[in-house]
Amino acid sequence: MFHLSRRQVVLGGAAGLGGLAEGAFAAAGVQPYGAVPSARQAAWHRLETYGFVHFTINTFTDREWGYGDESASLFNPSDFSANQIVEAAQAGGLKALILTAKHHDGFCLWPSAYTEHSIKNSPYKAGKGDIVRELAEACARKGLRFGTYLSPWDRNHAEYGRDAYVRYYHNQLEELTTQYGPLFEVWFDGANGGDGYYGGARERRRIDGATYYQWDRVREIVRRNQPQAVMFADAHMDIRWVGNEEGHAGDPCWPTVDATPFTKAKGNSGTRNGDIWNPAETDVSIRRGWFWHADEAPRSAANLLRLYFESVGRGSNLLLNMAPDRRGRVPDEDVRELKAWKALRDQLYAVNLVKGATVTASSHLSSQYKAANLLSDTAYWAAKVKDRISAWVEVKLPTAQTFDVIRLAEDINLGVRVDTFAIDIFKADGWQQVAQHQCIAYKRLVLLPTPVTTDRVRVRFVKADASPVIGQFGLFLKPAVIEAPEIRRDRSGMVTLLAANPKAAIYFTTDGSIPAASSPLYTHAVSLVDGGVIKAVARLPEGTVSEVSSASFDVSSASWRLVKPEAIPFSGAKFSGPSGVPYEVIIDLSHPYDLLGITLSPGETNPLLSEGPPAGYQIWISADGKDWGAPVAEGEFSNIANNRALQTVRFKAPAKGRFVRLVLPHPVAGSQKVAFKDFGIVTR
Ligand code: FUL
Repeated sequence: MFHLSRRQVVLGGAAGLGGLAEGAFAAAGVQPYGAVPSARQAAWHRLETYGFVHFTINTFTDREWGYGDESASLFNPSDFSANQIVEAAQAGGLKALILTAKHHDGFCLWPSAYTEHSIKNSPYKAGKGDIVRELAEACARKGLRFGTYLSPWDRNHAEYGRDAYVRYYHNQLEELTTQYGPLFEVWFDGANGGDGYYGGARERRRIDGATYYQWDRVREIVRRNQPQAVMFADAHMDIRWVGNEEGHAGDPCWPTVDATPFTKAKGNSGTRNGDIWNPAETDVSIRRGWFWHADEAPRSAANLLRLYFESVGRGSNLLLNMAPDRRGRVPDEDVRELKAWKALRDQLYAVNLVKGATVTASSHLSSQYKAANLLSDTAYWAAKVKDRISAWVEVKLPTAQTFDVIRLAEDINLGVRVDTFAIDIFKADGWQQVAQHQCIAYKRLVLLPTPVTTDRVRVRFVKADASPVIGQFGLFLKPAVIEAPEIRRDRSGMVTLLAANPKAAIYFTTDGSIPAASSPLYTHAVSLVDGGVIKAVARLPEGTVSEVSSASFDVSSASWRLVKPEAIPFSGAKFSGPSGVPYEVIIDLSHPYDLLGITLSPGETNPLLSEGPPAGYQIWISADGKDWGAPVAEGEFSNIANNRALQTVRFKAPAKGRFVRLVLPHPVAGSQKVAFKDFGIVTR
């Protein structure tokens, strides 16, 4: 079985947890409420958007998780440029970069003194290169902060699972935290699939992620060498995982947690009044995978803007991954979207519509905390200490303005004081509530579904546990961009197009051309039973048009028959196997095909039913459903536990047949039954 936890669960121990003791200061007259950030956490909050760089041998082998047996000679970027990567990050307004110095396959991008499985045995700069140094120096030159990812799981190391590896791991951490200048963050990933090369043993090894790596020692090394660096791990280090790799923080996403064990749900929402300051970091890749793959495209700027609202807008930081290609550069199309995304944010913040406004409040604590400070970026308005049951603050604009974004911030050094707040606007017939949410904390961007026009805006503190202390109030109009339609096909081959904005009309084509206003208007599902390409755009009534979304489908399952298990019809909602044994599925495609591969969509699984996605696969193809021969493919679904994106398995050579037999030996760690949403074939 795979090992349990995705990221390390590090429980207990007050050292370095942030919280009341570290770095808190109470402004005169206002006592902090509950947990507050440490100085290093407060500095981390201010970064808001920064980047990941996933780059290693996987870039050259087209994998997400290397097995650990890859030759160091495979690492050979043809035109590596640390400057280009840093410039790409700057083009997107990212303020720091975290590099995968060592991913799960164990290959080190720096010439570690403790292993031969590193860049020193690669052709890059004839073994004299050091990617960690090049990127650290480029970041320093261009004013970006730098951080490292050092995978605890190491599928290459012969001693993995034993004490000697833990010493090796700590030694590597010493190298990275002493030789590359100041680090702002050190990233500890808890993913562990169990099996690996392990110096040739090629076996499954189990460790207890909570104890094996000696987290107290890890913390001591980082604090000693990099006292200002925050540590990321599942739980109870400085920064927590947001619980998904899709770019969404919860609403609310409290920066505090309690001491109960980490779960994805808790990572996503945090815990109101939890006594550990442990804010969420939202990690997501600009492409489907974390590493570069030729057939993946970047997210659009409009989509990145949505992720920005759903992470930074909820008080989380956004860690956006870039995947350098085999040259060792961020692809041009990704840079284009990063630039366009930054331009959208610049446009969003170009005009703060509160200019010239006057502010009144239910009370103010003292002249130091006057109502007008609500609009300040550096000072705060504070209500009187007793004014917490029905505090409010009102902003009167010189003239009516149209906006759909309201920005608010608490002074987090005084804790998370506000529980629930509402936004009202004044209309001819009185006050009208337009939004209500929980949690402001470091920052809150309230995005209204449609812009509103008014000259008076009020924030009502519906529930506050301590008197509100608020600043950075702003009103903005989101640039008129809309996301391209989402394209989905069901098992019967019917394609549905969905626009994120309900006011948008969708135009589409199925002949490969770019849709225009003269193309068919989407009104109902379109049939693509035998596959094909569909392209679509969303268009708002005033003329704003989205980018083009495009999907290419293979033969649908409309005429397939499930031979095994017979119990569920092929149109069933989900495949869910038996407990504790491999799940075998046999499908009759009803015609023979030249099969190039298969696809599997994991979907969401129900942990309460002990379901988990398959950790790996074996596939056979047959002409008659009786004679199967040898498997045409077998392997693992890397990272499927955390990332439920579509999995594509390509066969080494085309296989002709009408029957597909899929054996899914076991689910990911922590579950008993294999379950998945859908299955497809690749014929083109
Ligand atoms: C996961 C890893 O398994 C992925 O490969 C990636 O590094 C992601 C950021 O974290 O747990």
